[in-house]
Amino acid sequence: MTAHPIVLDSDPGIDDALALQYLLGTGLWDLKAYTSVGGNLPADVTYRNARALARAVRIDTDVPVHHGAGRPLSRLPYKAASDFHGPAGLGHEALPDSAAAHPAESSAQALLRLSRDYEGELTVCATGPLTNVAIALLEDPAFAHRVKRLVFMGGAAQVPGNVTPVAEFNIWTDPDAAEVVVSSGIPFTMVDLDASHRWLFGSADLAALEAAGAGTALAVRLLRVYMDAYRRHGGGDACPLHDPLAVGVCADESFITAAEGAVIVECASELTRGKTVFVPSAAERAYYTESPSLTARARSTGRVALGPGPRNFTKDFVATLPLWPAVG
Ligand SMILES: [Ca+2]
Repeated sequence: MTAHPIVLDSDPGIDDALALQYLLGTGLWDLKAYTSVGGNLPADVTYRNARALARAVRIDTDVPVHHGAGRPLSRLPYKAASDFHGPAGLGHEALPDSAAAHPAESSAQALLRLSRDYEGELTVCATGPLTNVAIALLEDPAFAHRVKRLVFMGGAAQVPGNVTPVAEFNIWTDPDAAEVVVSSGIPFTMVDLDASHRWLFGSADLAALEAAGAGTALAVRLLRVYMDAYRRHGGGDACPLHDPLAVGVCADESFITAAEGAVIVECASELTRGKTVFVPSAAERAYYTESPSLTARARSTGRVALGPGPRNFTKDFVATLPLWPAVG
């Protein structure tokens, strides 16, 4: 079986950490770079966390970790989502840094180079704000046509948001970047809250990972912190698997139910900042006539998750994670 080239663009973050270990566990991917981006925490911290995680999953001698953009395209610098991810983003962990050299290329530069090296083959999985991907597109719009597919975790097509009534965190954090990306013509799949809030990880799943041994001990500690955070925020005894789900969908869309359509990101209003307006390709415009600009904009379409799919993602996650043991 050939492993396909992929870049994981991430703002670790607990579920980002789980997404990395899950990606390696699938055995389906040849991870060409782990590009960090600010989001859950400022860019310096997510870079440090990404390096430490690369070491924990024993890839740091093979896979370069890159430093991401220092701030969103046109907003104030990233703030910390420590409420969910712990003070430094990875629960209560103090993982040692990797001894790997610091690459000179930024995350966006690495994305551009790899899109040329693996033209037509490269999958990009983004599990943080879309700043790096937007910078790559602004630098070279043809990036959109060299990438095989971008699968990103973010947005809320037909459900409420998780950072405001209408916006999901990754898109809200850098809505301008998200709009650059989803209007670029890049083949994208949006793994949004419509799907990720439906694949929950509960205490029986945690017990299964605990029983899997030392290779999942780090994941179990991280998941405990994450589940506690969701409990505090009224989520009950389970947490969503946002970022791992995006990785899962890179290989198999049947983890979600998706429809084709345009996504337009609200960038002007503060009240609805980062709302992802979904315009299904099959929509009936029963009560309005589309403006020419909306018709033109709605030509950039992608796959948009509207709910969970027939294949059980939580089950796959629990079975796959132990296949790539982590240390620490
Ligand atoms: Ca993330």
